[in-house]
Amino acid sequence: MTAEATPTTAPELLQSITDGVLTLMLNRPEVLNAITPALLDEVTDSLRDAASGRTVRAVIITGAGRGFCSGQDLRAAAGDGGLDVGTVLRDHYTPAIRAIRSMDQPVIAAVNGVAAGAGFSLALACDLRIAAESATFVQAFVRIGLIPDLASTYFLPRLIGPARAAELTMLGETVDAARALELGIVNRVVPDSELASAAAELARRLARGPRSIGLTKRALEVSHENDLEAQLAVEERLQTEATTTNDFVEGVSAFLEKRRATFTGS
Ligand code: T3D
Repeated sequence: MTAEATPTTAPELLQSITDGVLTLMLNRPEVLNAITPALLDEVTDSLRDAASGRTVRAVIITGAGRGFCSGQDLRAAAGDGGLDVGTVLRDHYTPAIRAIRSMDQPVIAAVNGVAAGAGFSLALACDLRIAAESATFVQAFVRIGLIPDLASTYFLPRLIGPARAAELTMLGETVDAARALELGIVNRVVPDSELASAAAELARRLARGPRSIGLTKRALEVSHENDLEAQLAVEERLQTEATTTNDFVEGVSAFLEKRRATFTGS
């Protein structure tokens, strides 16, 4: 994509690390944090850095202002006559989804407002979703004649079942946070004013957890594709790995010594 995106003030991605939690805030509030290739490249780079280091033990993705993410920046896309969507997806957008799924650290979507189109997909790719009461979710793709991408067609039927996934993607109706909770799209809904603190507390809890959280993510990741025998084999392998961690030694010691375990993520 070569056209100018909707003008915004830099930086478009705000990043901070506190207590082992990396927070990525999409920062194009005037367009409800619509994505561009450059913005998702930054997200991907940041996630890859986190994945390869030991500092970050949990990640929060959220949005600045009243939106979480409104999907592809349609002004930027409309301005590009030579748009090769497949290339944009392959080179700039789907790497972010792969980064979220392949990193051991758990990733939380703190959905502060509307999650539309690829913004909905981005939230679905995360391990956990916590939503503000006023957040909404819309598979907006059909409204503009597109199919769902950034893995909405992968995650949504797995999360809520094929019939409900068909309904949301084919009708493109808006789902409020309460309904999203009923459907299983989000794990928790909290008052708007408490979203940031609730997401931070959840992330800190995960960041204080043992190395086995990352191994659990790996096991869950492959479970949908495996039959029982294959998944039992995955568990045997990953549990063997878990028993070699310092955190396993610490966890058992703490239990026997009747104290709270202090995990280091190693
Ligand atoms: O091209 C490719 O690479 C293919 C990939 C596609 C992936 C996709 O994500 S396709 C789906 C793209 N997203 C959409 O179709 C959603 C478009 N937005 C909306 O339908 C609505 O804005 C919302 C339902 C998200 C929110 O509605 P509302 O009423 O709360 O806000 P609004 O007034 O519509 O939006 C506020 C501003 O944000 C407005 O700008 P303005 O008029 O104040 O200057 C609006 O134009 C802008 N905005 C919202 N979404 C986008 C956007 N600008 C550019 N791109 C957007 N996606």
